[in-house]
Amino acid sequence: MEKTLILLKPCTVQRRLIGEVINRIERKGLRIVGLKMMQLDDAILNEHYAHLTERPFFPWLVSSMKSAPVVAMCVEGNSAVTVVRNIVGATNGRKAAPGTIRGDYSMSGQENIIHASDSIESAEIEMKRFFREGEIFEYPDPLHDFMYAPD
Ligand code: IDP
Repeated sequence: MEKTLILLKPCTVQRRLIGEVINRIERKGLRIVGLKMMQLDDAILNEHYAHLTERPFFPWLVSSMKSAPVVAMCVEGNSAVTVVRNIVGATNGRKAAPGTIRGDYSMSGQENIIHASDSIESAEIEMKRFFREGEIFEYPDPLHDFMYAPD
């Protein structure tokens, strides 16, 4: 089982789409093992988007991500990192395929609904960035065999 980090961005909170996006993630079969609302600040955003500091849109990105709370989630499943990135879709909402979360809910390269870790390594780092020990839960999964028959 793999875990990955998801942020529902301020645009999603403002547009009252939290439930709709979470519904898609759960419907796929991923399990929520951590969930909370957070107000992000410069310190955490400079760290989280360190790979983008030189890009012209960086100041706007930080300001947008601070404009309202986000919903931080940790979800679990087989190949969770890849599965979540696939259902999230391409970065730019106008280019993301229909049927993906960004493809269905975003018209923007910037206000694109959701962040999801892009590798197992970044998922580990990002889960520690947004969740403290004790905020990610382990609990039995009685549906495991229904969700995961052998390939
Ligand atoms: P990702 O969110 O698909 O992993 P990243 O390249 O890590 O993409 O970019 C982080 C966030 O920065 C994007 O989700 C988007 O909000 C914003 N962003 C990325 N590229 C652009 C761009 O070219 N113009 C405006 N905003 C961008």
